[in-house]
Amino acid sequence: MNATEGSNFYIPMSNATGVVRSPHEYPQYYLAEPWVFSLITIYMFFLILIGIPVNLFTLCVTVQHKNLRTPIYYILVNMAMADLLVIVVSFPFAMHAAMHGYFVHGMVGCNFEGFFTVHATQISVWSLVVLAVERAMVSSQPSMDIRFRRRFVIKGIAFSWLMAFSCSLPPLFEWSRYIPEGLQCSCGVDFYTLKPDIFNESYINYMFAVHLVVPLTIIILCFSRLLCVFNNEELDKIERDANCVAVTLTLGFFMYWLPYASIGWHIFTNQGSAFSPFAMTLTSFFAKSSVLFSPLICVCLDKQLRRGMIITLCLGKNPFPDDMGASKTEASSGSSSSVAPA
Ligand SMILES: *C/C=C(C)/C=C\C=C(C)\C=C\C1=C(C)CCCC1(C)C
Ligand SMILES: *[C@@H]1O[C@H](CO)[C@@H](O)[C@H](O)[C@H]1NC(C)=O
Ligand SMILES: *[C@@H]1O[C@H](CO)[C@@H](O)[C@H](O)[C@H]1NC(C)=O
Repeated sequence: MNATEGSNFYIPMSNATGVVRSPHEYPQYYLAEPWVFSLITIYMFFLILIGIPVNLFTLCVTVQHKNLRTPIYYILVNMAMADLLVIVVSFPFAMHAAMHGYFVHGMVGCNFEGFFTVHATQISVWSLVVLAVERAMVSSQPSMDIRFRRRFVIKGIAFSWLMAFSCSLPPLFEWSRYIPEGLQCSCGVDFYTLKPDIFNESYINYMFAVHLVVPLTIIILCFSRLLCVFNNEELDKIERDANCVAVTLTLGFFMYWLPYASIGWHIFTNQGSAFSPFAMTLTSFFAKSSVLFSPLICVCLDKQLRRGMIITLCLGKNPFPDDMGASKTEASSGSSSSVAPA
């Protein structure tokens, strides 16, 4: 036996020595030294401390500046909201659990933490899909009506929430379940057992197929379309820059999540094999840092957003006197202008 299983936990360590205890009741200091748990606590604290202002600021700037009311920023707002949701609602659970060395909040806390993490992640996944489709549409048809694009993206955002619910809700209703993982201070879905009574195998297959492979395929198809029109002369600079932001954002997001997804898939397809709880925790907490880097990527790459931020930071005074006029006309020509930046 490579693991110790209980009714609501799965610890990747044999109980031959008799030290293994339920992660809902006892500290797990036999899985890793206490300082590792302290490090995780500090890391979570740092993520919460930096993540809230960075995402909140992105959100405020995007809502405040009229010239940022174009489809790509709708998607950014949706992702920033998802990030804030997970930072405010589930990160404190993980931090508090790491502080105590085990999942102190019981099954209710575990469901709560797992649900919001999966939900927010899924919102980002499907937002990126909508963004990729929108980019491909605009790039192949630059004259497309801005109102049509806006309606498309708003429907897409509603769709991203629906898809997210269809991934995050089932484990709460006995199709799979949320369970502590890695060093047992955060919760994810059950990759570890087949549990026929909750149809776990079918859920994990469904999750990977519908909520990872399908979105990735759509994104790859759309981006290959973007490559074809990369040098299209009809496409203005703003649209090309938006394509760049979209591609970088997507690459960044999956760079954070694919290590975790691969370990999960590996564990699921090799039931009962030995794996390191530390590796699981490392990839899952690495994935959590994606909340911080998506707004940062945008700020680094997106000139308009950065300018909006500087104006907001200067309390509304525009420190760019040379393009003062330009920004005025942009704002006054209204958000329905078809030449509005994307
Ligand atoms: C810190 C807590 C974590 C990482 C909780 C669990 C996350 C999942 C079960 C994520 C699953 C996945 C989603 C939502 C989307 C991308 C693919 C995926 C299967 C890794
Ligand atoms: C591990 O073994 C010890 C000693 O046999 C036992 O007291 C404990 O309950 C076991 N742990 C689990 C989680 O079953
Ligand atoms: C334990 O893990 C090893 C290596 O991963 C594997 O070969 C073995 O079959 C596993 N044992 C059980 C009981 O599954």
